[in-house]
Amino acid sequence: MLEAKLESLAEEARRAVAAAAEAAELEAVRVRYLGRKGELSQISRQMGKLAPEERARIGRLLNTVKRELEELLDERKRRFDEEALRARLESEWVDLTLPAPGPRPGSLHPVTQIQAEIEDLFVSLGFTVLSGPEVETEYNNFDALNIPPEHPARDVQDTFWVEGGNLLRTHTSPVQVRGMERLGPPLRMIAPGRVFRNEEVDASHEHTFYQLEGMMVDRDVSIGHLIYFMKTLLSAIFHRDVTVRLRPGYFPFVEPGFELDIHCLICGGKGCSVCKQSGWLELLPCGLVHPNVLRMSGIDPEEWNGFAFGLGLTRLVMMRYAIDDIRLLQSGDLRFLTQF
Ligand code: FA5
Repeated sequence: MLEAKLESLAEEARRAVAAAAEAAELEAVRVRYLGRKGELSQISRQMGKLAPEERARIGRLLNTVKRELEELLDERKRRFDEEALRARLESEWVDLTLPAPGPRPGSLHPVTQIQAEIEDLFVSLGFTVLSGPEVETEYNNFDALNIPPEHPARDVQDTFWVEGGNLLRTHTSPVQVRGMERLGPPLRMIAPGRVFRNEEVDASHEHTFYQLEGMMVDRDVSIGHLIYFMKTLLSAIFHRDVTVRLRPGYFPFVEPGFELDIHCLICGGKGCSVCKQSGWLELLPCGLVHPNVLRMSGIDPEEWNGFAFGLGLTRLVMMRYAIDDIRLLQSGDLRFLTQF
């Protein structure tokens, strides 16, 4: 009886080995038949009750079945191992004759990209692109712009002084002075560049950021000209209508002066940390050049006048790409930068 049971178990186990589809299933078959609590162990436990010669016969049979099963299991396991190895070699195969991949191509910083777009636009409108030094004289940064030493306007542009009385420029406006002195009127210039302020950093303020200065000096320049150029600039950058507001603004080097604010494009004007919950963002202060500024650079204000503007280039980039924190732009984080 035990013999018949053993035969049928052996047959069942052979089929189970053949049917196992993967290594884990095969292992389950091994445990089920050959494991310590497996089917064959249970039979061997029942052998104690048998007569001695029958015990010997069944014992031999049991060993034969065990050995056969072990061989079948080993053989099948080898197959699975071979298949797994083949699949791995296939997937990890490398063609060593191919040229090595080159370094990942870099890309221009979003500020640089937009700066180039604005330069192209203004060059097409007859403007020259100028650059000035980041370490400026106190005279160019303040005095020549009608901001004498004790003037309160110096306080809102607190800066970093370097030895010898020079300073890190607080705005790109000193390039106006250099442009007027070097080139004289009539003058159409823009000057993009990096500026520095001793400033509390937050979502919309950096200590180091980019501005783009613009100036036109000619005969009979009016506010109409100024507004025309500002509108042309904004529609070229945003490719769509953006809501702006013009309000009076005070800068000693322009008269009248304006603040051109843009409806915050991060929150759609609802209020957020970038626009300080106001819905508006200061972007483009501008005005007609103050006669004192022309005079100090050797230009006769009776004959010439002009407009000037100081675009917050970094903020413009934030608005164009809906970047909600200015600090990301100088973080050097490639996960951020490779999006542009
Ligand atoms: C000026 O710097 C003037 N020179 C602009 C000007 C030029 C006015 C010519 C009239 C004629 P203001 O300090 O507001 O102005 O800065 C100009 C723009 O720079 C701001 O509208 C804002 O967009 C940007 N800006 C100012 N401070 C920061 C800062 N800390 N971080 C990022 N952007 C700033």
